[in-house]
Amino acid sequence: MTTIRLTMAQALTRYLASQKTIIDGKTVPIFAGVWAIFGHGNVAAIGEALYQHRDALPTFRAHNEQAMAHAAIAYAKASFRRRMMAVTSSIGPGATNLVTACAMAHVNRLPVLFLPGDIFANRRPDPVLQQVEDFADGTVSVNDVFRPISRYFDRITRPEQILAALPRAMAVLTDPADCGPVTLSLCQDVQAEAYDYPEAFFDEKVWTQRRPRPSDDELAAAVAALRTARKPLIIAGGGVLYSGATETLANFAEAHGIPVAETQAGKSSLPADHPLNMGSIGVTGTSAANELARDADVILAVGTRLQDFTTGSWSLFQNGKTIIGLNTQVFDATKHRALPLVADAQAGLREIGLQLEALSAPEDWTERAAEGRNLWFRAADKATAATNAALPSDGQVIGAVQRALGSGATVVCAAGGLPGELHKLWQAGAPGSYHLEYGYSTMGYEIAGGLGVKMAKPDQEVVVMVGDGSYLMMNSEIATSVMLGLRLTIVVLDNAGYGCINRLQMATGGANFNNLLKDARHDVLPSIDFAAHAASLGAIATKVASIAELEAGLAAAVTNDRTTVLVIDTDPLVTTEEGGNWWDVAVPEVSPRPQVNAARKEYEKAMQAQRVVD
Ligand SMILES: Cc1ncc(C[n+]2csc(CCOP(=O)(O)OP(=O)(O)O)c2C)c(N)n1
Ligand SMILES: [Mg+2]
Repeated sequence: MTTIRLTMAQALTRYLASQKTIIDGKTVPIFAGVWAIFGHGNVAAIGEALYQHRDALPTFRAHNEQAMAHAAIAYAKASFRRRMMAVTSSIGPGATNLVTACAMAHVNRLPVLFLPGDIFANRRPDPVLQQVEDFADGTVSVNDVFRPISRYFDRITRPEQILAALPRAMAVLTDPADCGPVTLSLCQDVQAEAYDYPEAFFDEKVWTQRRPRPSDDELAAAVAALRTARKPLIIAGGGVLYSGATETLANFAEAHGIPVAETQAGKSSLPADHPLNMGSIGVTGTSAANELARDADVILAVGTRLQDFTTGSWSLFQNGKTIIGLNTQVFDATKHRALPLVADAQAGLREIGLQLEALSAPEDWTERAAEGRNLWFRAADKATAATNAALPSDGQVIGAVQRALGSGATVVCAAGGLPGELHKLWQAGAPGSYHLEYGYSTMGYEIAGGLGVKMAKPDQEVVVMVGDGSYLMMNSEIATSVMLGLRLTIVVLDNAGYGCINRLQMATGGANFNNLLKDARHDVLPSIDFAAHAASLGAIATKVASIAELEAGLAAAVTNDRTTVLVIDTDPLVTTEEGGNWWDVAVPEVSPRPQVNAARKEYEKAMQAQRVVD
């Protein structure tokens, strides 16, 4: 056996650089690069190794570990999980800064390789700077917090362990069912230790997309259920996009006259102008989709986790006793006693289609869908129309962005009032042009996420829509986007506080308290100059005074040579009334406030519609 003597860090880096995939017929590295903020625990050994391999495996520097991981997550999502990135940090705070992002990748089933530095395996210098000391357990370090939020976790305490750990990591990162974050916690001393690694370990390995086909029994049960359906509905989740099943879905829906509703992760599975696309479903759903969902008898749920925003906290499917769970992951496929159809979305839809043959949904059902769609579009047009109002709504800003950029742009968002409004109102074009992180809905994802999307789609217009709250939570990667020449268009909607939570507080009977800045304890009411702030980070930044100025600014942003930030004041109270569904938010059972007691009564009534098991 030919061997080569390398440090663990050199071997790991070389291995990552030799992992490949095929995109559009071309073999490319599966890792587009490594995000790194160095410190003790990664600068000496990982840093030295990344420098050696900087051409094959580029290293990118940012300003916050969590934000680097947001960019990596967004890159993987925008690449439909076919390509990915790694993230390395120093020990201690650098590592724990990654925790929120690791949980986000876990919830969203997105592949990211986390490489946090860890304490010394040999324990000689203990306790080192930034080491947490457990009085009762010598094996604990802060990196143990990654265990429950990683799909695969390993602590590398000997250099030869990566011979087993790295192939296991790749298996998880590339598997459609198990896909999620992998954490290899790299003890500082072990990173620097040399070992005689077999040369064959570094052979080029090409990973292709695995497409499990359904079993005969599950397929027969799903087909039998669909044959009895009088009112079938498809829910398209993120799995449709990750499987590349958008064309198959369109063909399937058209062949059988079945309307399609989209989750946050699944939006853009069909273009908005497809006649069978009912738009968003659930709490932030269109009236068109939700009316069908309430009445549908058989629901084909494709590649969705069926989270509460999709199911209206399980109050939405009043008539739908039969759910078919078409999913690569059995955990998802069997939720709420669904008939599981464990398979890749493309393979599953194709095989159901072959067995259904010419079977089509009753015409009155398809016609009802078309009417609902027309009605919805009228409501959406009204909500997004241009206005001269001093404080436009989020919907009106969305309208301006769409008029200025068209459906060719990719919109990026994550938290606040915007995700609900975008889910309802954004008219998506190509698959993946709607990029919402609404699994973990992490404030601060938006700008760093936009950067990751732009890395995946450098030739496309990427527009980040972000509230003032999310902007203030994490904005540092504006500077990174300027540094890397990755031009973003960022629209900041400033409603002077946490508008959506203030509305939720009001809806649950609460007093206006601690959400909008004016309702928070203060000596001085903040008046934040977002444009000046963004300009200080290197962006071209303007505060616009109207929807018309915003549209003009957006048109100019496209030709600017760097990231452009447009700030607009918005109304914190107005949202699109049409559509939507109840969402389970627990209201206090007793309170001195009559408004809370009234909200509790409504809450108890609404809960009666919630399906528990049947
Ligand atoms: C990291 C994080 N902290 C808290 C929350 C809870 N949360 C969701 S939206 C929101 C307010 C967002 O404010 P802003 O970005 O200004 O959007 P707006 O609600 O005003 O539209 C909060 C606090 C969250 N989703 N993520
Ligand atoms: Mg706000």
